[in-house]
Amino acid sequence: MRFTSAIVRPPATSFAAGISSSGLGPPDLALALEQHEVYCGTLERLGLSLVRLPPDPEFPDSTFVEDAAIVTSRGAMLTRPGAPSRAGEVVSLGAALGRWFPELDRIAAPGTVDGGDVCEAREHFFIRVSGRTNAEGAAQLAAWLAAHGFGSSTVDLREVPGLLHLKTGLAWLGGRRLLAVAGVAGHEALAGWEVVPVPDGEEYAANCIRVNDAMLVARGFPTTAALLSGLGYDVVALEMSEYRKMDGGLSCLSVRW
Ligand code: CIR
Repeated sequence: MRFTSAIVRPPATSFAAGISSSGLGPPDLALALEQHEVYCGTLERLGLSLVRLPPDPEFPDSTFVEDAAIVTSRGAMLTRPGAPSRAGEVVSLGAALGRWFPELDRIAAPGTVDGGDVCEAREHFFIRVSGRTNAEGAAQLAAWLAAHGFGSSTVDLREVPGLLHLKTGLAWLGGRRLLAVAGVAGHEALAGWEVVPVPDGEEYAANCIRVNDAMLVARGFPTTAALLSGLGYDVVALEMSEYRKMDGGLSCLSVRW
């Protein structure tokens, strides 16, 4: 499947007030905007048409659009983000997605789901139960996926230090191949998949995304970039320093379909 569209939203002036556990200090907004523009330009160069939402200072984390929606080749669903400060982000995402997916479903209370906890591998989805995605939300999403002809498995990894979301430590590379950090790689849900381990010390690079013919990888992780090039992927390295400070990565900055 090739992506043709994506929703993006630049960080707002309130970006530094978002949730962060990185300890890397406050982000530089001007630099974050520059990095966002390069990210958007890369998606466009790879053939995607972008829906650019305006920055929303009411929600400091709202540049991480992926957490508010799950979009598949057969339909879309709004999530119910687990962090209270992010719950309202679904409103504008719903308005934007409604044009493409008139029958937009949604996770209902008391379920919570963050899109970052959902890793799509074509016909199969890995759903992590975490501090953000609860068992009820994961079950609702699994049922919705099944109704749309997709398989799913739950990855119950609640307390893995440094792993905010599933996709912080797991990426689908295509086919039956995954890239995973050590804390995720051995999980039973990944049995039967080819798991490529992320090189030690480069854990942040696990959050890479396959976009059509390219593999987008965070810049500054040369061993992972070389590993992926060696596997035959066309690696494009993008600077993500300001998003890393806010616990975000490449996948979080767009909702793609
Ligand atoms: C948060 O804590 O929700 C944001 N500061 C970072 C969200 C990153 N999103 C993602 O990994 N999908």
